Amino acid sequence: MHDAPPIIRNVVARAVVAPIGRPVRTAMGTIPAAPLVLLDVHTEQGVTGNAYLFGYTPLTLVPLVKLAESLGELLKGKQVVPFERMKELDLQFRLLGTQGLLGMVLSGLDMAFWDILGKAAGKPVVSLLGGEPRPIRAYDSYGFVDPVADAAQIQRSLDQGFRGIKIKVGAETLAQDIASVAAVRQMIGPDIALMLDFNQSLGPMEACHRIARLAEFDPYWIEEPVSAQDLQGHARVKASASVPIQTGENWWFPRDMQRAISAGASDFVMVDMMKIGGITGWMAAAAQADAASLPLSSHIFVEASSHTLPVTPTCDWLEYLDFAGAILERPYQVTNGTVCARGDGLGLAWNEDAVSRYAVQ
Ligand code: SMN
Ligand code: MG
Repeated sequence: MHDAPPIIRNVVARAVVAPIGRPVRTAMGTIPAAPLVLLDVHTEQGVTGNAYLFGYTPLTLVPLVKLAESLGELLKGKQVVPFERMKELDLQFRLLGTQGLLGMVLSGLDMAFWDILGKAAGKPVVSLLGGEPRPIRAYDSYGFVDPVADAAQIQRSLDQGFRGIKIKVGAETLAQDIASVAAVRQMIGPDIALMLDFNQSLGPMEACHRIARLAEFDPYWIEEPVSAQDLQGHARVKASASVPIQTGENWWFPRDMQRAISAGASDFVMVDMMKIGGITGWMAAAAQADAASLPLSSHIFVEASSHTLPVTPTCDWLEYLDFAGAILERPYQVTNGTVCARGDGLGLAWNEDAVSRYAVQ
Protein backbone atom coordinates (compact mmCIF):
# COMPACT_ATOMS: atom_id res chain seq x y z
CA MET A 1 0.00 0.00 0.00
CA HIS A 2 1.23 3.47 -0.75
CA ASP A 3 0.05 6.56 1.11
CA ALA A 4 0.40 9.74 -0.94
CA PRO A 5 2.98 12.15 0.55
CA PRO A 6 1.63 15.02 2.67
CA ILE A 7 0.95 18.35 0.93
CA ILE A 8 2.69 21.54 2.09
CA ARG A 9 0.32 24.21 3.38
CA ASN A 10 2.68 26.92 4.64
CA VAL A 11 5.90 27.63 6.49
CA VAL A 12 5.98 29.55 9.76
CA ALA A 13 9.39 30.81 10.87
CA ARG A 14 10.23 32.34 14.25
CA ALA A 15 13.44 33.90 15.50
CA VAL A 16 14.90 33.30 18.96
CA VAL A 17 18.20 33.99 20.65
CA ALA A 18 18.63 30.97 22.92
CA PRO A 19 21.01 30.88 25.87
CA ILE A 20 23.88 28.37 25.67
CA GLY A 21 25.89 26.64 28.39
CA ARG A 22 29.04 28.61 27.73
CA PRO A 23 29.94 31.25 25.13
CA VAL A 24 31.81 29.96 22.07
CA ARG A 25 34.92 32.13 21.82
CA THR A 26 36.70 31.62 18.51
CA ALA A 27 39.62 33.26 16.73
CA MET A 28 37.03 34.92 14.48
CA GLY A 29 34.66 36.25 17.12
CA THR A 30 32.55 35.15 20.06
CA ILE A 31 29.08 33.60 19.99
CA PRO A 32 27.48 34.48 23.34
CA ALA A 33 24.07 32.90 22.62
CA ALA A 34 22.45 30.99 19.77
CA PRO A 35 20.55 33.01 17.13
CA LEU A 36 18.09 30.45 15.75
CA VAL A 37 15.21 30.40 13.30
CA LEU A 38 12.59 27.77 14.13
CA LEU A 39 10.84 26.33 11.10
CA ASP A 40 7.37 24.82 11.20
CA VAL A 41 6.30 23.34 7.88
CA HIS A 42 2.56 22.76 8.08
CA THR A 43 0.85 20.22 5.85
CA GLU A 44 -2.76 19.72 4.76
CA GLN A 45 -2.69 16.36 6.57
CA GLY A 46 -1.99 18.04 9.92
CA VAL A 47 1.58 16.74 10.34
CA THR A 48 4.03 19.57 11.05
CA GLY A 49 7.74 19.35 10.27
CA ASN A 50 10.24 21.02 12.61
CA ALA A 51 13.82 22.05 12.02
CA TYR A 52 15.98 25.00 13.01
CA LEU A 53 18.58 27.20 11.41
CA PHE A 54 21.64 28.54 13.24
CA GLY A 55 22.15 32.13 12.09
CA TYR A 56 25.64 32.72 13.58
CA THR A 57 24.68 36.35 14.34
CA PRO A 58 21.30 37.93 15.22
CA LEU A 59 21.69 40.11 12.10
CA THR A 60 20.63 37.18 9.91
CA LEU A 61 17.41 36.40 11.77
CA VAL A 62 14.95 38.80 10.13
CA PRO A 63 16.04 38.01 6.55
CA LEU A 64 16.06 34.26 7.29
CA VAL A 65 12.49 34.39 8.66
CA LYS A 66 11.32 36.37 5.64
CA LEU A 67 13.08 34.06 3.18
CA ALA A 68 11.73 30.89 4.80
CA GLU A 69 8.15 32.15 4.78
CA SER A 70 8.44 33.38 1.17
CA LEU A 71 9.75 29.98 0.11
CA GLY A 72 6.76 28.51 1.94
CA GLU A 73 4.54 30.47 -0.47
CA LEU A 74 6.36 28.95 -3.44
CA LEU A 75 6.03 25.45 -1.98
CA LYS A 76 2.34 25.69 -1.10
CA GLY A 77 0.40 22.77 -2.58
CA LYS A 78 3.51 20.67 -3.33
CA GLN A 79 4.13 17.20 -1.98
CA VAL A 80 6.65 16.52 0.77
CA VAL A 81 9.13 14.60 -1.41
CA PRO A 82 12.50 16.02 -0.30
CA PHE A 83 14.61 14.76 -3.20
CA GLU A 84 12.25 16.24 -5.81
CA ARG A 85 11.72 19.52 -3.95
CA MET A 86 15.48 20.09 -3.53
CA LYS A 87 16.16 19.31 -7.19
CA GLU A 88 13.45 21.76 -8.24
CA LEU A 89 14.61 24.51 -5.88
CA ASP A 90 18.21 24.13 -7.02
CA LEU A 91 17.07 24.75 -10.62
CA GLN A 92 14.70 27.52 -9.60
CA PHE A 93 17.58 29.47 -7.99
CA ARG A 94 20.32 28.54 -10.46
CA LEU A 95 20.71 32.19 -11.59
CA LEU A 96 20.97 33.52 -8.04
CA GLY A 97 23.00 30.63 -6.62
CA THR A 98 22.24 28.80 -3.40
CA GLN A 99 25.09 29.75 -1.10
CA GLY A 100 24.48 31.83 1.99
CA LEU A 101 21.12 32.59 3.56
CA LEU A 102 19.15 30.93 0.77
CA GLY A 103 21.19 27.74 1.11
CA MET A 104 20.59 27.73 4.84
CA VAL A 105 16.83 27.97 4.35
CA LEU A 106 16.77 25.30 1.62
CA SER A 107 18.74 22.94 3.87
CA GLY A 108 16.46 23.69 6.82
CA LEU A 109 13.35 23.03 4.75
CA ASP A 110 14.82 19.71 3.65
CA MET A 111 15.35 18.76 7.32
CA ALA A 112 11.74 19.71 8.09
CA PHE A 113 10.49 17.67 5.10
CA TRP A 114 12.28 14.57 6.39
CA ASP A 115 10.86 15.28 9.84
CA ILE A 116 7.37 15.25 8.30
CA LEU A 117 8.00 11.92 6.55
CA GLY A 118 9.29 10.41 9.80
CA LYS A 119 6.32 11.66 11.79
CA ALA A 120 3.86 10.47 9.12
CA ALA A 121 5.46 6.99 9.25
CA GLY A 122 5.80 6.98 13.05
CA LYS A 123 9.55 6.37 12.71
CA PRO A 124 12.80 8.19 13.39
CA VAL A 125 14.37 9.70 10.25
CA VAL A 126 17.38 7.36 10.56
CA SER A 127 15.05 4.41 10.01
CA LEU A 128 13.67 5.95 6.81
CA LEU A 129 17.29 6.25 5.64
CA GLY A 130 17.82 2.52 6.00
CA GLY A 131 19.52 2.56 9.38
CA GLU A 132 18.48 2.46 12.99
CA PRO A 133 19.16 4.67 16.03
CA ARG A 134 22.49 3.80 17.60
CA PRO A 135 24.79 5.63 20.00
CA ILE A 136 27.34 7.77 18.16
CA ARG A 137 30.51 8.79 19.97
CA ALA A 138 30.55 12.51 20.62
CA TYR A 139 33.24 15.03 21.46
CA ASP A 140 32.49 18.00 23.70
CA SER A 141 33.12 21.22 21.84
CA TYR A 142 34.64 24.24 23.60
CA GLY A 143 35.69 27.72 22.56
CA PHE A 144 39.04 29.10 23.67
CA VAL A 145 39.64 27.63 27.10
CA ASP A 146 41.03 29.24 30.17
CA PRO A 147 42.88 26.34 31.79
CA VAL A 148 42.06 27.56 35.30
CA ALA A 149 38.50 28.88 34.91
CA ASP A 150 37.41 25.97 32.64
CA ALA A 151 39.10 23.11 34.51
CA ALA A 152 35.93 22.07 36.35
CA GLN A 153 33.90 22.09 33.10
CA ILE A 154 36.45 19.92 31.34
CA GLN A 155 36.44 17.49 34.24
CA ARG A 156 32.65 17.40 33.93
CA SER A 157 32.94 16.52 30.23
CA LEU A 158 35.18 13.58 31.17
CA ASP A 159 32.73 12.52 33.89
CA GLN A 160 29.95 12.51 31.27
CA GLY A 161 32.01 9.94 29.37
CA PHE A 162 33.18 12.11 26.47
CA ARG A 163 36.18 10.48 24.77
CA GLY A 164 37.00 13.62 22.79
CA ILE A 165 37.34 17.33 23.55
CA LYS A 166 37.66 20.13 21.01
CA ILE A 167 39.11 23.51 21.86
CA LYS A 168 39.73 26.63 19.82
CA VAL A 169 43.21 27.82 18.92
CA GLY A 170 44.46 30.73 16.84
CA ALA A 171 45.04 33.09 19.76
CA GLU A 172 47.07 36.22 19.23
CA THR A 173 50.32 34.38 19.87
CA LEU A 174 51.55 30.83 19.41
CA ALA A 175 52.68 30.88 23.04
CA GLN A 176 49.04 31.32 24.12
CA ASP A 177 47.95 28.41 21.91
CA ILE A 178 50.70 26.21 23.33
CA ALA A 179 49.76 27.14 26.89
CA SER A 180 46.09 26.23 26.51
CA VAL A 181 46.71 23.05 24.48
CA ALA A 182 49.39 21.85 26.92
CA ALA A 183 47.13 22.50 29.89
CA VAL A 184 44.15 20.69 28.38
CA ARG A 185 46.25 17.71 27.28
CA GLN A 186 47.60 17.54 30.82
CA MET A 187 44.06 17.59 32.25
CA ILE A 188 42.56 14.95 29.95
CA GLY A 189 45.51 12.57 29.73
CA PRO A 190 46.83 10.78 26.63
CA ASP A 191 43.79 8.65 25.79
CA ILE A 192 41.16 11.32 25.13
CA ALA A 193 41.06 12.68 21.58
CA LEU A 194 41.95 16.38 21.49
CA MET A 195 40.74 18.32 18.46
CA LEU A 196 42.09 21.84 17.74
CA ASP A 197 40.06 24.35 15.72
CA PHE A 198 41.70 27.44 14.18
CA ASN A 199 38.43 28.69 12.61
CA GLN A 200 40.16 29.83 9.41
CA SER A 201 42.26 32.39 11.25
CA LEU A 202 45.73 31.83 9.79
CA GLY A 203 47.57 32.02 6.48
CA PRO A 204 49.20 28.80 5.26
CA MET A 205 52.75 29.75 6.41
CA GLU A 206 51.73 30.67 9.93
CA ALA A 207 49.50 27.59 10.08
CA CYS A 208 52.38 25.28 9.19
CA HIS A 209 54.54 26.96 11.82
CA ARG A 210 51.96 26.69 14.61
CA ILE A 211 50.91 23.15 13.77
CA ALA A 212 54.52 21.93 13.86
CA ARG A 213 54.77 23.25 17.44
CA LEU A 214 51.36 21.91 18.52
CA ALA A 215 51.97 18.41 17.14
CA GLU A 216 53.72 17.25 20.33
CA PHE A 217 50.35 17.40 22.13
CA ASP A 218 49.05 14.69 19.80
CA PRO A 219 45.98 16.45 18.35
CA TYR A 220 43.41 14.13 16.81
CA TRP A 221 42.86 16.72 14.09
CA ILE A 222 43.67 20.34 13.27
CA GLU A 223 40.54 22.06 11.97
CA GLU A 224 40.23 24.87 9.39
CA PRO A 225 43.79 26.19 9.81
CA VAL A 226 43.23 28.61 6.90
CA SER A 227 40.26 30.16 5.05
CA ALA A 228 37.67 27.50 4.23
CA GLN A 229 37.67 28.82 0.64
CA ASP A 230 41.43 28.29 0.35
CA LEU A 231 41.50 24.66 -0.71
CA GLN A 232 45.06 24.86 -2.04
CA GLY A 233 46.12 26.46 1.23
CA HIS A 234 44.56 23.57 3.14
CA ALA A 235 46.39 21.13 0.87
CA ARG A 236 49.72 22.92 1.48
CA VAL A 237 49.20 22.79 5.23
CA LYS A 238 48.20 19.13 5.01
CA ALA A 239 51.36 18.30 3.04
CA SER A 240 53.57 19.90 5.69
CA ALA A 241 51.75 18.69 8.82
CA SER A 242 52.55 15.53 10.75
CA VAL A 243 49.01 15.50 12.16
CA PRO A 244 45.67 15.14 10.31
CA ILE A 245 43.80 18.16 8.92
CA GLN A 246 40.03 18.54 9.24
CA THR A 247 37.72 20.84 7.27
CA GLY A 248 34.22 20.98 5.78
CA GLU A 249 31.83 22.87 8.05
CA ASN A 250 31.72 25.71 5.51
CA TRP A 251 31.10 23.65 2.38
CA TRP A 252 27.94 24.64 0.56
CA PHE A 253 26.21 21.57 -0.83
CA PRO A 254 27.95 18.40 -2.03
CA ARG A 255 29.60 20.16 -4.96
CA ASP A 256 31.82 22.20 -2.61
CA MET A 257 32.83 18.97 -0.96
CA GLN A 258 33.80 17.51 -4.33
CA ARG A 259 36.08 20.51 -4.98
CA ALA A 260 37.76 20.07 -1.62
CA ILE A 261 38.26 16.35 -2.09
CA SER A 262 39.74 16.95 -5.56
CA ALA A 263 42.14 19.49 -4.07
CA GLY A 264 43.24 17.02 -1.37
CA ALA A 265 42.30 19.63 1.22
CA SER A 266 42.02 17.39 4.29
CA ASP A 267 42.42 13.99 5.94
CA PHE A 268 39.04 14.23 7.69
CA VAL A 269 35.77 15.82 6.61
CA MET A 270 33.02 17.44 8.66
CA VAL A 271 29.63 18.32 7.32
CA ASP A 272 27.22 21.00 8.46
CA MET A 273 23.65 19.87 7.92
CA MET A 274 22.51 23.46 7.23
CA LYS A 275 25.14 24.16 4.58
CA ILE A 276 25.44 20.76 2.89
CA GLY A 277 21.77 20.61 1.84
CA GLY A 278 19.92 19.08 4.78
CA ILE A 279 19.43 15.33 5.11
CA THR A 280 19.30 14.96 1.32
CA GLY A 281 22.60 16.82 0.86
CA TRP A 282 24.21 14.92 3.73
CA MET A 283 23.45 11.55 2.13
CA ALA A 284 25.23 12.63 -1.06
CA ALA A 285 28.14 13.93 1.02
CA ALA A 286 28.30 10.65 2.95
CA ALA A 287 28.63 8.75 -0.33
CA GLN A 288 31.45 11.05 -1.46
CA ALA A 289 33.30 10.62 1.84
CA ASP A 290 32.91 6.86 1.59
CA ALA A 291 34.20 6.75 -1.99
CA ALA A 292 37.22 8.85 -0.94
CA SER A 293 37.77 6.90 2.35
CA LEU A 294 37.48 10.07 4.42
CA PRO A 295 36.17 9.79 8.02
CA LEU A 296 33.13 12.07 8.34
CA SER A 297 32.06 13.97 11.46
CA SER A 298 29.17 16.35 12.05
CA HIS A 299 29.22 20.09 12.68
CA ILE A 300 26.73 21.38 15.32
CA PHE A 301 23.07 20.28 14.60
CA VAL A 302 23.31 17.56 17.24
CA GLU A 303 19.78 16.22 16.73
CA ALA A 304 19.58 15.93 12.93
CA SER A 305 23.18 14.70 12.64
CA SER A 306 22.48 11.86 15.06
CA HIS A 307 20.06 10.54 12.41
CA THR A 308 22.49 10.70 9.50
CA LEU A 309 25.77 9.63 11.14
CA PRO A 310 24.53 6.04 11.67
CA VAL A 311 24.01 5.72 7.90
CA THR A 312 27.32 7.39 7.04
CA PRO A 313 29.73 4.60 6.02
CA THR A 314 32.80 6.49 7.29
CA CYS A 315 31.05 7.84 10.43
CA ASP A 316 33.61 9.32 12.82
CA TRP A 317 32.47 11.77 15.55
CA LEU A 318 29.38 13.74 16.45
CA GLU A 319 30.16 17.30 17.57
CA TYR A 320 28.35 18.00 20.81
CA LEU A 321 27.67 21.74 20.85
CA ASP A 322 24.18 22.24 22.12
CA PHE A 323 22.72 25.37 20.53
CA ALA A 324 19.02 24.43 20.66
CA GLY A 325 18.63 22.62 24.00
CA ALA A 326 17.15 25.70 25.71
CA ILE A 327 14.14 25.83 23.36
CA LEU A 328 13.48 22.08 23.01
CA GLU A 329 10.80 20.18 24.90
CA ARG A 330 13.20 17.24 25.28
CA PRO A 331 16.83 18.20 24.60
CA TYR A 332 19.03 15.39 23.31
CA GLN A 333 21.15 13.92 26.12
CA VAL A 334 24.70 12.63 26.25
CA THR A 335 24.98 9.08 27.58
CA ASN A 336 28.45 7.65 28.20
CA GLY A 337 29.86 10.19 25.80
CA THR A 338 27.45 9.23 23.04
CA VAL A 339 24.32 10.69 21.46
CA CYS A 340 21.54 8.54 20.03
CA ALA A 341 18.84 9.52 17.51
CA ARG A 342 15.23 9.29 18.49
CA GLY A 343 11.89 9.87 16.75
CA ASP A 344 9.39 10.36 15.54
CA GLY A 345 10.98 12.26 12.70
CA LEU A 346 14.01 14.19 13.98
CA GLY A 347 12.69 14.10 17.56
CA LEU A 348 12.40 17.89 17.81
CA ALA A 349 9.52 19.62 19.61
CA TRP A 350 9.60 23.26 20.69
CA ASN A 351 9.24 24.22 24.34
CA GLU A 352 6.75 27.02 23.62
CA ASP A 353 7.32 28.78 26.96
CA ALA A 354 11.03 28.97 26.24
CA VAL A 355 10.36 30.04 22.64
CA SER A 356 8.25 33.00 23.89
CA ARG A 357 10.87 33.88 26.46
CA TYR A 358 13.72 34.02 23.93
CA ALA A 359 11.74 35.33 20.94
CA VAL A 360 13.13 38.27 18.99
CA GLN A 361 11.36 40.31 16.31
C1 SMN B 1 31.91 26.69 15.23
C2 SMN B 1 32.05 27.99 14.90
C3 SMN B 1 30.99 28.84 15.00
C4 SMN B 1 29.77 28.38 15.42
C5 SMN B 1 29.65 27.09 15.72
C6 SMN B 1 30.71 26.23 15.65
C7 SMN B 1 33.12 25.82 15.10
C8 SMN B 1 33.00 24.36 15.38
O1 SMN B 1 33.85 26.04 13.98
O2 SMN B 1 33.59 23.61 14.63
O3 SMN B 1 32.39 24.01 16.37
MG1 MG C 1 35.03 24.40 13.41
